[in-house]
Amino acid sequence: MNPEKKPTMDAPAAPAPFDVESVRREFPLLHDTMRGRPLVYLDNAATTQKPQAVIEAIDHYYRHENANVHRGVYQLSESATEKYEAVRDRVKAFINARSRNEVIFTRGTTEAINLVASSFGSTFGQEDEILISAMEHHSNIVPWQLLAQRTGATLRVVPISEHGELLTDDFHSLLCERTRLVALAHVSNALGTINPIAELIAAARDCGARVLIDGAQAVAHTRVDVQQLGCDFYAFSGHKMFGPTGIGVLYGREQLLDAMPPYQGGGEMIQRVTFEKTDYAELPHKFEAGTPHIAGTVGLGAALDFLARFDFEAIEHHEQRLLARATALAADFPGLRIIGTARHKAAVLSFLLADIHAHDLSTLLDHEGIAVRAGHHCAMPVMDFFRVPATVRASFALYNTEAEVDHLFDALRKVKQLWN
Ligand code: 7TS
Repeated sequence: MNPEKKPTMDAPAAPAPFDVESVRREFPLLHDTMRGRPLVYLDNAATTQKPQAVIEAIDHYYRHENANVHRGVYQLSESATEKYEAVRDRVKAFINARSRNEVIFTRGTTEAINLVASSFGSTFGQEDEILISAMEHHSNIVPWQLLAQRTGATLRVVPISEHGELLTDDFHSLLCERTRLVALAHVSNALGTINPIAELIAAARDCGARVLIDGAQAVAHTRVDVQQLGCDFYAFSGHKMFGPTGIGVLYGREQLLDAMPPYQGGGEMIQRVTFEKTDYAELPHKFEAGTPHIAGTVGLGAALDFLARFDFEAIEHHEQRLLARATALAADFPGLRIIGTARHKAAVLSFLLADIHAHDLSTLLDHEGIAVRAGHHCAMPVMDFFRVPATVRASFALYNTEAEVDHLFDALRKVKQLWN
């Protein structure tokens, strides 16, 4: 999903394909019916379904392995600790971090961004600027607004085009020596736009700014190599990559994390506490106060193992085919307006149909067994920019099929006839 290299959408030199039907068999919920019809699950940007291996890993953990971590000197606790810490190593390998100390477990993307805003941002002042884009999810807007209010720093916003692409000229002109942090989505959840982050990170770092990438919509769909990208922080959520809810990751450069103050205080994050003074634990524990989400972490480990079985190029190729088919059908559909027509897109189709409100449309699709998201997708500024209150969004994952894309459009045809 590197837009500069762009091997995907219109140059699909087919990598070894995977068998979608056999992948689907691993996801119990995909075989459920909704309102008496087979479920067509197209809300993967909100959360993905979970494979059997993830469900079983969590079940097994609670049945046979449950103990608190980092504190017991009995076997059960030691093995829970080993399991928990082994997932950190898997995450390190998954994103190619330099060190396991650069992998901090959080509740998800939102908490990861808040951690950076409150800890890294604690030294910001009136001279400083934070640069975001107009296509950010609220969780990459509001923490920076709060930080700006607290510190007097200024929040600047890079505008987007009518296609939903970041205006890179504006990015370069807004970037200046006052920019302390650039915070950008790797992939927009509302529009599907893939940002040219490698190029933007390089420019920001040349200018002396640090860069946080919100990777919530990227990690399940493309290979992420934080060293190659050169970002300072990268945030993502387990539940959007076939893992459980309540667990996510903040990657941060070790020397930055080392210099940053703790985010929350409590157990686990300390070395020694007296009433006068506390010495904090070393990385990564300094940022993991309290009992962590151990079962969630174990589930995340199983999700990483699941993903490791696939070649990311094959995933991208498959999802790009779904997007191409959906986009072509949408283009021929009378009265359908696609919101977000960037040249480089992940498999997300946001749209409106004639004068049918997005929520009504989504409800009618639900009657056909199709789960899509309707709303502002936690990206209200994007809705304002396109002057719409909401969109319907179909977002695809590796287990979706072309037949499901066709089913969506058959259902839209039916809805449109009923509506007229
Ligand atoms: N950033 C982006 C780009 C997202 O898409 C989301 C969630 C988040 C951050 C927050 O992730 P969380 O796991 O901490 O909640 N996006 C969506 C969505 O598009 N529909 O539901 C949640």
